[in-house]
Amino acid sequence: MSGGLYSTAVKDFDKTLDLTKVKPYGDTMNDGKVQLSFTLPVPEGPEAIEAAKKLMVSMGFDNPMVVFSKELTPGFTFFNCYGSTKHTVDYSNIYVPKVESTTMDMHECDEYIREHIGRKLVVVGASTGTDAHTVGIDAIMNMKGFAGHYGLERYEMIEAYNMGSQVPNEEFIAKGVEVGADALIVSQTVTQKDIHIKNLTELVELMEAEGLRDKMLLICGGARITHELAKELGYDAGFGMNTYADDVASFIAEQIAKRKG
Ligand code: B12
Repeated sequence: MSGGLYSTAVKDFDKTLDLTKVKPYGDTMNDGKVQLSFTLPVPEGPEAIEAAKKLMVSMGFDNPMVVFSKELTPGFTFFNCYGSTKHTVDYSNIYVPKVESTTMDMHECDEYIREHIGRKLVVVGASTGTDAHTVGIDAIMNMKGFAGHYGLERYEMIEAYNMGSQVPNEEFIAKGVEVGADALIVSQTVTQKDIHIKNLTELVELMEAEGLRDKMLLICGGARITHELAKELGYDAGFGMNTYADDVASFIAEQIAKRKG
């Protein structure tokens, strides 16, 4: 069941909010106002604007308005539009599987590891396969951290190895074995043609084939990764956008402490 404090607060000042029929909020409750942008492969002009409005009506918007349009290159027009959606969503009935753990900050997490595990945890991270994106895995691992959250390299009780990007799954596993990893953490950014599924699945299968799957936690992350997908693929957890080192460090510490106990 969703809702929480925020919705309770909104309900206090607006009695027309119905969480079973939520609409976008523009400047009054239930006005359904949405801003959207798109490009049509047609030349700029009144016909292009009319086409954009008609398209918005077919998408379920009332009062379609084109507030800005510009030719990007001959034959392509970009639009900024407003409209009011007819549709609603039942927010009261939404369930999203999430990683269940208590996020501690770096100092709390170090303390927790000292107290409950009594040794440093070893974590190996990489952006694997053909994926060349490093910013995500660096955000989690780098000493200097990301958005005010220090990365795993800064933790006193974590020995962190960041292998960078385009790391073949075999090398990733070999490094994990070499350093006695408690957890392998994978970043996947590119999801075109489901390459992330192929890549993440290969990693699990290789680990299973080598009898290593139960010996290390396997965690993945990235903007288009969900915990639900991660579990389906055989991972212990998956972290999406707006997650930080604190989230994954806390999860690893709690899981290893549980296994120990
Ligand atoms: C920077 C960038 C690049 C740079 C990468 C530089 C580098 N060293 O990383 C360069 C220019 C090289 C690049 C290349 C490509 N890119 Co690019 N790139 C981006 C861009 C602009 C930003 C990504 C980024 O750095 N985000 C910031 C980080 C901090 O966010 P994040 O990765 O989501 O990480 C956070 C969470 O997801 C999470 N997280 C991430 N990983 C992990 C791991 C774990 C274990 C955990 C716990 C958490 C976690 O924690 C992080 C902090 O909160 C995005 C568009 C965008 N605005 O997002 C496109 C984007 C990701 N790129 C894209 C594409 C397609 C490519 C190319 C394939 C383009 C091409 N045709 O050549 C190539 C990739 C080639 C390859 N072999 O991989 C697409 C992906 C589309 C898709 N669905 O697959 C995007 C979305 C652009 C787009 N809209 O089309 N790219």
